[in-house]
Amino acid sequence: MNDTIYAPATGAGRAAVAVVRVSGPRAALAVQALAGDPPRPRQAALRRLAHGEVALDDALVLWFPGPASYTGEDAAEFHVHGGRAVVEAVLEALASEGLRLAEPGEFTRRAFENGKLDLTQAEGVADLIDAETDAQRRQALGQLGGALSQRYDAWRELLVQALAMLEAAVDFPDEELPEDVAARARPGLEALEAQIAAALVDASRGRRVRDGFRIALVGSPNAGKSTLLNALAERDAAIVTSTPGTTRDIIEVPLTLGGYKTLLADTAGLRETEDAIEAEGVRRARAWAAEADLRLWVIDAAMFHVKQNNELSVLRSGDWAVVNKIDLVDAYRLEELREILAAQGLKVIEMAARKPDGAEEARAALTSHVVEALSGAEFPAATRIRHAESLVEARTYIQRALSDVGLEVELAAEDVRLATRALSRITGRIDPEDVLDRVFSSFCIGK
Ligand SMILES: Nc1nc2c(ncn2[C@@H]2O[C@H](COP(=O)(O)OP(=O)(O)OP(=O)(O)O)[C@@H](O)[C@H]2O)c(=O)[nH]1
Ligand SMILES: [Mg+2]
Repeated sequence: MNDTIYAPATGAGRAAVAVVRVSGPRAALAVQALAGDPPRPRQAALRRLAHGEVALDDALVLWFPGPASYTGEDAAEFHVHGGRAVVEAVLEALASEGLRLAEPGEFTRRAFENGKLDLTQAEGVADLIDAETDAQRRQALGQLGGALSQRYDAWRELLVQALAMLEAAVDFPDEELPEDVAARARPGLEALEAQIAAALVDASRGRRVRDGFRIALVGSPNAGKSTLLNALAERDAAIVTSTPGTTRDIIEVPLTLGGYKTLLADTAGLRETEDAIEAEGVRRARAWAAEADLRLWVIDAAMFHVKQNNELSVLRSGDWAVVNKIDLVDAYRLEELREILAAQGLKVIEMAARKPDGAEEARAALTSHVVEALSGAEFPAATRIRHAESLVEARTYIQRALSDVGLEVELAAEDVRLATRALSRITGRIDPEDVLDRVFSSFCIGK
């Protein structure tokens, strides 16, 4: 049997109210020891908390008899005054009643083990607690509400149906089955394969909502990358000097654009150099840029030379050229630059990053870009690499099953079984028993 755990559910430090949670078979005894008989289920009661002769606090006490509780076990909450000494005293009292301090995530883990949540919902809880932007909040709430679970369960159902037909063809080859019974599995598998392919495209969006859309500032030394970063961040995050090669380390600044989390990175100016430190900076700049979702190639309008085109090697189609320091050049020169850069297939933005509001156009353009790239991903998208890996695996098995259906029904059935297992892993539900149940209950073979 599980032991009974306790933990503060609210953050450390001074606050109006703090919540201490208890879950497990001894929860009722713990309430009894501190607050007398448990109150009516799920109704707050004001009680004097005391331990032995010592008064601890006046608190609201809530009693959640299992299984109708978050964890599925008997559980209780003490809403105490949020002073450090109060919380400490309550925790000490619970420890001396033989309860154990919970491990991180242990309440939710118990909820999962008791079937209150599946794995994706448990991940939704974690993401909701970590959410910093509106988009992250919406995505996590959808996941907690079972948006992903429903989708994966529906897919699993399709696989089980296909499997039922394949198994019938295998188990009863000599019976009077319609001849095309195995082939009937094909349309469902094809439809599912297409849906998983679409979800994988969606998966990268879901991950970017959760982890942040990554934007790299790259370009020659002295082009004004750090100036642009500071302007967008609205603080002096990076050192700006007129000496080329100022920035060496990657400077990452989180920025919320249009309700989405983004990560903006200032990087070392790209050039050949003998300086070992700067060379390492350039290596890191290239590596970060390669992983980024968007690269802004910052160019000094006065200094740009066509031979800088070797910097193009870090860029990809869809990246942007930011022509900076337009205050230093005339209209003729600007037009010339525009033509050169547009011919490279880059979106061109012009600015004087050092001027007040000089980066506002870039901010607006970035905001609409990020919103367009990520919107629609909140519901429901695979949000973790774990999900994407299992989806890729399931898809591979389905493709293999499809190519085997006409030839080796037994092999196709095995592949569908493996695909089911891959999908079940996402929600943490692996029970091949119910596949068998389906096979025999749903498929009438006239016996
Ligand atoms: N005239 C003018 N000068 C600018 C502008 N933006 C930046 N500068 C100046 O250009 C110089 C270099 O700016 P930085 O932002 O440090 O350039 P960087 O690209 O980060 O340079 P490295 O870190 O060496 O790669 C500084 O003296 C800035 O003040 C601009 O819009 N107009
Ligand atoms: Mg710099």
